[in-house]
Amino acid sequence: MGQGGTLDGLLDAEARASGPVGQALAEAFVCMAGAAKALSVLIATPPVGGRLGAKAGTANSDGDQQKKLDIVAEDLFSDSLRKAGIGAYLSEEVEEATVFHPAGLLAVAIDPLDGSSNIDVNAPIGTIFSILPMVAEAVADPASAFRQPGRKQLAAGFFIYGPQTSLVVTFGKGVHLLVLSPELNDFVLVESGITIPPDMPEYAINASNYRHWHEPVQTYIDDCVRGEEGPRGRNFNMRWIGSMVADAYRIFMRGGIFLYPGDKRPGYEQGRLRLMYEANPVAFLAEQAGGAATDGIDNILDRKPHSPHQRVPFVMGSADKVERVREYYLDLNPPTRDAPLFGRRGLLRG
Ligand code: AHM
Ligand code: MG
Repeated sequence: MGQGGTLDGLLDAEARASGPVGQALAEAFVCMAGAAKALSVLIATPPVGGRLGAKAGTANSDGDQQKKLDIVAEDLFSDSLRKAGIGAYLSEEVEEATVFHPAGLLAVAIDPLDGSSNIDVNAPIGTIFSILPMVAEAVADPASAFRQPGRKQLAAGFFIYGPQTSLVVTFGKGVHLLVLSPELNDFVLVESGITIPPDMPEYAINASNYRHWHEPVQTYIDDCVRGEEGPRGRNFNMRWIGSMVADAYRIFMRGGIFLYPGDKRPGYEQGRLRLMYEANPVAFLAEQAGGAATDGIDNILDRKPHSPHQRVPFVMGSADKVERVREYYLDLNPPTRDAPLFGRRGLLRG
C-alpha cells in the first residue's frame, strides 16, 4: 500500500493476507493502536492534582520506581492485548509472564512506557513491543513463550509520544513509519522502506558513565571525541535523550549509533536495557532498516533468552559503525592513543 494510507491498509498488505497468524497480528495492532491513541491523549492532557510524572509509590520488575503513567500505560496495553486474544504476555511492569488465552497465536513482550524518567521533562517517551509466535509449552510455563531468540519475531516496533505520536514498525519486510493524525484519529502511513542513513557521524551514549566503561567503549568514544585530530579523521556530534525510543527514532531518521554497554557498576554488567522488550524489537527494526544491533560483539537477534527481565549490552545503528565497535571489542590490546598514526586503529579504522 502507498503513502497516505492508514494502519488498517498496512495491516491488510502485511498481515491479514497471511492466514490465522497474520489475522491475529492485525488484531493485536488494531488493539495496541487504540491503547497508544488513548495514552497519547492522556500525555497531552493537563494533569489534575500534580505533575504528569507523579510517583505511584510502587516498584516494577526491575525495582525501578513506577510513575502513575507507567501503571496507566501498563493497564491500557495489557487490556488491549487481552482483548486482541493474544496467547502470552510479558511486560516490564509485571514480574512474571502470563497466559492470556491458551489458544492464542501470539506472545507479546512490551515496555509500556519507555523513558519514564523523561515524563517530568516533557521529552519524548514511548511503548516498545516484540511479537513472537505462541508456543504450546507456554500454557504450563508462560515464560517459555519468551525464551525464543529475537530472530523469531513476527513483528516489532515502537510508538513514540513526542511532538508527533508515531509508530515505527516492521513485519519482517522493511520498516514503516506511521504518524497519528489528530484529524483522522488514525495512524497514517508516511514512509515505507526506511533505511538508516549510513554516513552520520553522531553517537548516543550516557557519557557520565565514562569511568565505569570497559576499555573498548572508552577508546571508541575517545576516538570519536578527538574528531578531525583523531584516528577517525572527522568530527562527531553527540546526542543522548535518555528515552531509547527517541534516540532510536533519530537514528532511523538520520543515522548514527546508540550504545548502552555493560559496565563496571554493580548491576550494570549487562548494561541497562532489557533484551525481550527493548533490545530485541529495536534490533529487529535496525536490521530491517539496513542497520545492525549487537551486544558489542554478537548479533542481538541470535541470543537465546533465559529469563523474562534479563538485561543485555546494546549497540545499535548504522551497520559500519556497529561493526567498528565490534572491532574495538575484539582488539584485546588497544594501542595507546598517542602512538604514531594511532597504531593499528589509525591504519585500519581511520
Ligand atoms: P525505562 O524503561 O525504565 O525507562 O529504562 C530504559 C531507559 C532507556 O529508554 C534509556 O536509553 C535508558 O533507560 C537511559 O538510562 P540512563 O538513565 O542510565 O541514561
Ligand atoms: Mg524501557
